[in-house]
Amino acid sequence: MSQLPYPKLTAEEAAAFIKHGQTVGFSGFTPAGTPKAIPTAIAKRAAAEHAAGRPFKIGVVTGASTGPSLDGELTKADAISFRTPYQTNNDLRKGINAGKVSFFDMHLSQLPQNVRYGFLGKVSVAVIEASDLTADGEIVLTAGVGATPTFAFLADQIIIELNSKHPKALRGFHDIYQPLDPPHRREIPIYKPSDRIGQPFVKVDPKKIVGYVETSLEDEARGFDAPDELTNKIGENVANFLAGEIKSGRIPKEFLPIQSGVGNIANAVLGALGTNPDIPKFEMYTEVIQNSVIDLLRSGKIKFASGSSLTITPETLQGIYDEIEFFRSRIVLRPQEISNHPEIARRIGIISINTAIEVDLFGNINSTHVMGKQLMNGIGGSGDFTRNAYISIFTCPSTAKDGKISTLVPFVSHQDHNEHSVQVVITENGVADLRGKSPRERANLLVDVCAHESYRDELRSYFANVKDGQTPQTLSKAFAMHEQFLKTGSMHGVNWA
Ligand code: 0RQ
Repeated sequence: MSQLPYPKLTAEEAAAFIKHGQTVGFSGFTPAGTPKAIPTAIAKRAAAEHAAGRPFKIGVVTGASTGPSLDGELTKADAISFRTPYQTNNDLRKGINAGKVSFFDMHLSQLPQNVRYGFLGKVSVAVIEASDLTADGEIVLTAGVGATPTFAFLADQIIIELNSKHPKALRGFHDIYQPLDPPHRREIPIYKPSDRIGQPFVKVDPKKIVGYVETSLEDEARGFDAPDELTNKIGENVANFLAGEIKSGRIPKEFLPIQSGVGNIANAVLGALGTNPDIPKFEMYTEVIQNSVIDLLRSGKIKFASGSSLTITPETLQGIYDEIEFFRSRIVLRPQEISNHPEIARRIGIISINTAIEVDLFGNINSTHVMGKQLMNGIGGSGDFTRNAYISIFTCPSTAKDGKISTLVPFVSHQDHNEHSVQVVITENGVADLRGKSPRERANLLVDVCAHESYRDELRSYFANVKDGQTPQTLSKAFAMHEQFLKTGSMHGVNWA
């Protein structure tokens, strides 16, 4: 380390490179691989500047979400002028929903290319967490890749957070590849999840590296709630549906790569795929590799996992590092534009499984907004996969908030995925296979099979008497259940007359 030709900096010295009004690209994807010491120091600097009566705000562009040291601290210091492409932090969410932070919610596969195309303005500085760094500008990343290659490529200045929690032996886990931009782009030559097409490091001009900060801070990925009866039932329904598809020959008998979203439900679904004897051993081509995947890699049920991050608890991550040679041949970490690339999802035939906040009677999905207004997290990669999947599945419990909200609604209050992309909806009550069905057939199936029984009659009241039209909508009543909830605290009791 002592031979590195770059200045060794404190986090405060590193933060001093960032100027008010700049856009900064941070490494990582979710809290995995995200720098922690420098963003916190930038937040302190912002607070000091504000106290001195000077403005200090930066544009914050990352791979996906981050943890409390970045989104949390910068929001609390009122240091974010705009933020994209995804978030899960409570402080930031509050700032966005209060109208204080400008947030642009976008498909994660598109972030790197949109930055390269100049659609989001200039990224001046890249702050990158690394497990290793060489004198000739090789940066070995840590637990997440995200859009780091693009930020490193475009930024004038690069600051490294060299984190000793991540071993140098991580070299070899990453597959760094950046496509050319149109009109020069060629096919991306990935034909199966384990294919490698790039380099094990991000290579930059060493002259751009203005210094490095040494840390040993843990990743800030959170755990999930343990599966319960309801999430287990959803998981079982997904596993049984897929087993049935294999049996019928609609999915090839060798099975297809799985993409799975994040969250409590996704975690339970993966657990159910792992224990179902009718689901063969499988591979994952996904964006976030989460705790349950690591257990299934160990048991052999998952043969290989390709993703953009290891979004797992620090203990699980340490477990991987303790058995690093076992995992070396079973995991690859890619830039998000490759892990989420529509071309590859369509080519290799992924089965996408994501979670909805609400689903409407025709199969449109809201993944992002509560009551059409309050942002939860963001669309993330769910759209990248859903639109291009071999089979696209959405899961959710049939109700939220102790039954006061039906997740099946007449019409979604915000739309992220539309009826043309959504093929199967699964709740704890059953599986609605929407493939090849008209809007009326979809509505009947979703109510009969997926809705909570206490909402079935109400939902039928919405469309049963609409005789004309391809899609049985009544515009004046489309949000009647949402309005009822806002008025009374429950979606029950709508006057449909
Ligand atoms: O609220 O936190 O107050 O308890 O939403 O819901 O049921 O715990 O489900 O953790 O799986 O998250 C869609 C948010 C689901 C997530 C979403 C409330 C519910 C609870 C969380 P509490 P659950 P999960 C890959 C793919 C979009 C991004 C994506 C998500 C909280 O899966 O962000 O797919 N998806 N990325 O009570 C009011 C409703 C509600 C509701 C749920 N209809 N009304 N509240 N909730 N439905 C990952 C990446 O892209 C990086």
